[in-house]
Amino acid sequence: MSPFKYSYNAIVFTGEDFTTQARRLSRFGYDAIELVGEPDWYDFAEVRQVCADFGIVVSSICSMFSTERDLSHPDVERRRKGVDYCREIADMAAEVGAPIMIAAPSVWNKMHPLAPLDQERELAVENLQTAGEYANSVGVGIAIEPWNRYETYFINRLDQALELLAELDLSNAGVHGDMFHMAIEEGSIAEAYARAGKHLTHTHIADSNRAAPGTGNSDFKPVLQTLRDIGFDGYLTMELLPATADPFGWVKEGRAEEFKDSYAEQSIAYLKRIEQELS
Ligand code: LER
Ligand code: MN
Repeated sequence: MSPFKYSYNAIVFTGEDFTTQARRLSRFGYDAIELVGEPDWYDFAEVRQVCADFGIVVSSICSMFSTERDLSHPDVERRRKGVDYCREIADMAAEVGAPIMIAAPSVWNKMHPLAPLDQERELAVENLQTAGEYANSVGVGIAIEPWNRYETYFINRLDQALELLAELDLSNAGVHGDMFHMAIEEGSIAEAYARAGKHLTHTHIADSNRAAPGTGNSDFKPVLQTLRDIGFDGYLTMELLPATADPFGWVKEGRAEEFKDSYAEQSIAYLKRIEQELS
């Protein structure tokens, strides 16, 4: 029996009906799907029904923060929208039975602080705390995700996320390691996961080129060995995106065809082969 549960981030399926998405993942042996944090894109009753029909669950919600909804923005209105957005995503997670929502203390592509860094950090802690308490009240965990230096000035490595986590007073919060960002920022992906230990509640799996595992230069064996050794019981969630500085734009334009059937099938098959080599 596999020591892992597998999920796939649905952003690259944008534009497809939900049944097509769920059928694909079920066919290739996935346990779950990670939904995009855009509640308007989904009919929650349909998600529950279709997932049940295909024998998969929703692992997680990948929140999409923007300049309009930023937990650490010096402008009070944008911070409020950031917190409101987190509440909405927590409700979405609860509706579809997802145990985890991803939380980012800053927004994608914000390359400089807009206020002194200490101040933004305090705001991030305060608002992650508020968002996390709400998520807890609806039975959802929050996972803090670092992004690489070309996507944020703020939290780039897991040790920084762990420091932030230590400032929160939440039993439902953990850290989330995305292998694409880690391949750029961590000395060793496996060692960074090992240091996170029991605080690691979610993962995004990708090769160094953000394509299917096995197509880049990350070494998956020590990574899977570590995840198994630390008793990671969350989902190995493929988050694969096109090789461009504007991956979300490319996805919207339909330039991610190989990320549907081809990479979904290849990714899980590759990792299941590595599983056989673990001690
Ligand atoms: C999201 O999970 C992520 O990894 C980022 O690159 C920003 O979307
Ligand atoms: Mn990610």
